[in-house]
Amino acid sequence: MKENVPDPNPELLTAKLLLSEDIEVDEEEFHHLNNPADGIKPIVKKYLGVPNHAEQKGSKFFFTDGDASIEVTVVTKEIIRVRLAPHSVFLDEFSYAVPELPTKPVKFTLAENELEFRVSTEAVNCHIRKQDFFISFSDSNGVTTSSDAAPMHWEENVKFGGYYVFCTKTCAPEESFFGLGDKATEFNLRGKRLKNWNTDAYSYGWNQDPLYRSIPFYISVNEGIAHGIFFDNTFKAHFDFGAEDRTKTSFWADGGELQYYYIHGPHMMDVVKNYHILTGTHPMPPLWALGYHQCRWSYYPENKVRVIANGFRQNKIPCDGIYLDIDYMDGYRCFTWNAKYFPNPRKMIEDLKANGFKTVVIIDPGIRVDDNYWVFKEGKEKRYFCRRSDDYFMEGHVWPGRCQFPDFTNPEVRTWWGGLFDELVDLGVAGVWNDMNEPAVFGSGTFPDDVRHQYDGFRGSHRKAHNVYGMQMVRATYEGLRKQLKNKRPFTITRAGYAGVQRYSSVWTGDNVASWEHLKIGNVQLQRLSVSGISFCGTDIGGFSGEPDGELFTRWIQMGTFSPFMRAHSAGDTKEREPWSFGEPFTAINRKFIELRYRLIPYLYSAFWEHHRYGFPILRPVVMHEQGTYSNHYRQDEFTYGDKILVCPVLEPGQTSRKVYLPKGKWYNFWSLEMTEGGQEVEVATPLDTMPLFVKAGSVIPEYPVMQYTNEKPIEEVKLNIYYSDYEVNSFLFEDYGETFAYEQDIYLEKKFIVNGTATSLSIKQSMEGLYTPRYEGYHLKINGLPFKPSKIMADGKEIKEVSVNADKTYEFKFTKNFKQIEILK
Ligand code: MIG
Repeated sequence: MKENVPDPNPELLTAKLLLSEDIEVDEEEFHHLNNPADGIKPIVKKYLGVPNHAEQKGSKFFFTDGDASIEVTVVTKEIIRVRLAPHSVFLDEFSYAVPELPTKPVKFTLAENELEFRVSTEAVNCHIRKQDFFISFSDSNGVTTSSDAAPMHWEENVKFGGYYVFCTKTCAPEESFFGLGDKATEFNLRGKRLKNWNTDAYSYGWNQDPLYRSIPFYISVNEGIAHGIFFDNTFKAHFDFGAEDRTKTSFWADGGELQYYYIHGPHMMDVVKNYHILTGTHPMPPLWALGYHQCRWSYYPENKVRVIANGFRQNKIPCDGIYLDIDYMDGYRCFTWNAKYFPNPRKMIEDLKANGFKTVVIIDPGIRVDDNYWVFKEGKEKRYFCRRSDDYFMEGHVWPGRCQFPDFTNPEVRTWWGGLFDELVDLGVAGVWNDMNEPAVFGSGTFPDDVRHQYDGFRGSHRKAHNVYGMQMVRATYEGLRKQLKNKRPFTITRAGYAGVQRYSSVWTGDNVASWEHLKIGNVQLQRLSVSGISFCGTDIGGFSGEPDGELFTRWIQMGTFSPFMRAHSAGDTKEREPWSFGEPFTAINRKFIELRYRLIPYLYSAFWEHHRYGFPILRPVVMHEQGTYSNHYRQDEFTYGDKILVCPVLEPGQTSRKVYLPKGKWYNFWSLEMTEGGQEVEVATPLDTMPLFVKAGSVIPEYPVMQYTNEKPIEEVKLNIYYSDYEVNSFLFEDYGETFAYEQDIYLEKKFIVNGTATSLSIKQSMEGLYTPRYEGYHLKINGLPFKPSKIMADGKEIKEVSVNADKTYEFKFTKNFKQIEILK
């Protein structure tokens, strides 16, 4: 076989430079490029021709038509990557989303017949059709799951160099699409055309696109089979899910390489787990970060912060985090304090800490041009700020006035930036909030296209770096904090991001609005983020701009109780917006739900572990439970929180009842304990003080006592809420110290409960794994839904005599946390 990836020759090197955009353009030339008055070449679309041969190098296969080539890489049994090189010169392999490809050896084969080449693993086949270079995928049963509707194609970009790259696949009549991060539109993306270009989208509306983040990953479900496509391209990217042509799904980008991962299902859950194998999961958060957080633009001066903090304690509403927005800084200069408003930040943060509050501060990327400001001076001397193609520093106006911006795609800049947090950490700051990192610039929106980025040595323009800028900023923040906090877990939150941002940060959905419509948008956005790799997400509870009334705020607190990240936030020109601001009955209901949040922290923490360790999303939309039923592809209100609690937020004003679909199985109404068969819609009453919540039969839901903040008191016992089931169900409880990385050394405890019942018995078995020993001694067990009156409760062979029998036919008793089996007998 002929070598089909030739050695670099000068001409090809030029092609490669063009491709990677790694060109330094001088000012005159740039002017010309931007004003191509004369001599613009006509744009010609080029398609892959006929593959005339194949070649294998390790787990990579190359196919070429003589000029262009594609590379097919077997990544895992379930994941195959496809790349296109218009002149057979592939770009260097570098991705911010996928730090390294999995290295576990995989079995695969290459086969050839008259019609096609076929690369196969045990789970997937990738077919390359000889006639026209169409690429398709099928599963091990031979079912085709995805096929090209046109050969991969490209257009030369005469203005900037490189290519526009396109991939077009067929779209089946009942194919549905999910994913793409934070899009403010229906959960099922079928019929939509969307764009990825990180954008500060203040008060965005339904269907507005693009928003703050770019996650070029979607999941298709067709005839009950799911697969995923991860188009790892950081340029402005576009997706069309049967919008322009009902029979076609396309994705394309304004530059970079046509490179995508095909991720096999067959279940959506498999796809999401495999996507996490590529892009990573969120590290375990500090336990306090799962509590309730209070934010506002801004609480200042210091006394206001204290008044708010005390308000929580006086009103007995739990809260763990309090935020300082931009007004804590001196003239909005990052890493400084406004001495008038915050004369003694160390003392304030200490006092807050003594009162159970962690302080989180905002940091923006814009650094004020000011030679008397040390951060600017250092950055300038070290040439850490972004430059234009003509070597002048990129300048733009943001909150501090005229600013320059660190190039976070430079590893040296990231290390420097991470180090800048030392003083804040020393003052006791526990978390950092990264804003404006799309990046946002007043007036122009963002940076000009020609801004140069170091891009970890793979230099390129802002066209390539724009979508990863925010992710690299929060990465610098996270890594800096991790170093300075010694072995403690950092807490970070970011507005912008790209695929993989979950390795460094939680995410909020940006500047939403205090409207019922936005409550709905948020509900969809969080589920969508969750299936797009970003599980630790939340909305600004109450809506950032505008005024919610008490009812809207309370409904939002209810939804927020089941958002992995729970924070209320509001703009500065709105009325007071704390959980007690609306008077009764709202205060009491808000308290009840925030307390519920705290009761369920061990459950959420366990779901978080399942995310971190095994790649499960924390929020799971109904379609993820029953993807085979087409009508579920359009259900977007209800979801499960972890896999045991079904949640359906109330999304309309004045609603006294609503329909909720329960997936198959048996479900207990969380409030009334009434049991209902799933696989059907039920009408559920929705008085303001409740919301539809159901618990899967057979679940063990762990519960902590209500505290005003996490770790307020040592946990003396853990409550286990056990829900009878006549089939076997497993539940998990994850426990550890909650604030260090000891879990990376296996210092944690993973408990498994198996519940199974008959008409006359219920058995609960426990097993555990890991090296951590919780400090509490016992469990308080509560048995719900028992269909018989128990005559005897046996625990590890001993009879339990002290049992409280409640009016609602629940039974409570205590036993050691180390039990192996409890049996409840009729
Ligand atoms: O231009 O820091 O989305 O949460 O309160 C506005 C002030 C800048 C936008 C963020 C918002 C934050 C606000 N910021």
